[in-house]
Amino acid sequence: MDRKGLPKDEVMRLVSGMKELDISFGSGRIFGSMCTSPHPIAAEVDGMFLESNLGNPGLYPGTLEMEQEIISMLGSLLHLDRIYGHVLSGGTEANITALYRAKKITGRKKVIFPASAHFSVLKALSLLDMEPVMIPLDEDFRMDVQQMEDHLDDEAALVLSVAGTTELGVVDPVDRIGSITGDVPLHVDAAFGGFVLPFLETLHPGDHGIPPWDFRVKEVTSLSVDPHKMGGSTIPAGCLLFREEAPLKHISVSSPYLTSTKAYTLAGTRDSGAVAAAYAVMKHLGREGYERIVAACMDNTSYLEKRLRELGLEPVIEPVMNILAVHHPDPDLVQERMRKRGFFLSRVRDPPALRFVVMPHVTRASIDVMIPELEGALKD
Ligand code: 0PR
Repeated sequence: MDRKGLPKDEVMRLVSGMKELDISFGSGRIFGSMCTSPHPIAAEVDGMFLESNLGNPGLYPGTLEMEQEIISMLGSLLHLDRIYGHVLSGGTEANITALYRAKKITGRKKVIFPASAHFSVLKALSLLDMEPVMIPLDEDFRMDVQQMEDHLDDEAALVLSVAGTTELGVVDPVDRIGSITGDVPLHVDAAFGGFVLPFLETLHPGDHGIPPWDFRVKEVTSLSVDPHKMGGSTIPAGCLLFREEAPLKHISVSSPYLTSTKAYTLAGTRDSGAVAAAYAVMKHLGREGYERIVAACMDNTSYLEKRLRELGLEPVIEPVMNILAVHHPDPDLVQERMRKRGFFLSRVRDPPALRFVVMPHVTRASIDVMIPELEGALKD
């Protein structure tokens, strides 16, 4: 650090220069991200809570009330009247916390999860020294229930399933999984799907083809859902929800010098602007607002699928959500060529495929700009 500070306008020039290096969602060039521009109300509200710290909640009863209100709004969305939980930093912290709690409660180490689980599960396993039992996928890229059953025994600490996989957006058969887990806790990672699936279900009642995946499945003990993905909130905000009261008491430690004498979450000092932002955007949009957003994303997903088929690119599956993957033998190469052209796609490992996440910032206009570039990149 320099001895003498710089004048504000000079610092602002430096910061603006750095900001220009970053790609914004508004550029229409990001097709592989699970985040998006926060809703304007979320952006505005976030800045009002720069001082709040839910790590010391006694000082911030208003922020704490918003956290509890978020949890209860999600309870009504995900079919659980009496719900408990916390707003954390995102899906990774939620998965780590869910595994940590399961290890403490059961005294066991074995975690059963599908090959499609997000890599944060591997982080959690390594951190907690737990034992991975990775279950292969069935022909629809969902956890193979028969193979899961073969591995389920009284050594298992947790079964983790996914409602909206990162790569393909598919939903594990959580109801069938729940019918065999018995006393083993069942966690559903709906970090992405949690703000999509409920609205697909109401948009297409009766014919959405999505099996029950939330707290309607009575064996589901915990579920994570991230406002900072399809929730339209600011980063970082991920919710970990539980059926059981005081769910994190098992992993709590005493914090005698704070306003609350027990600390429950992994993080100490906690971002609170994003909590206020999530509260604001959920109140403001309501179910109807999210339905409109999800309907537009699905419409754009169909449009993108049509345009990609015109280039000879075939979908890996008929998209369930606003994630679309198309077969390609060398997705890394195409991804790199597109990056050089200033466009950002993602890829799927198995089967090799190009992956597009049709977030609210992806529009028909941005698809129309991207497609000729992709056509070029396929031939480069
Ligand atoms: N669970 C699932 C199903 C996820 O898809 C993700 C993240 C997580 C957990 C972890 O969530 P956090 O990253 O919030 O801790 N999936 C995205 C991914 O890893 C996250 C992401 C977001 C990636 C924005 C890129 C990006 O630009 O692909």
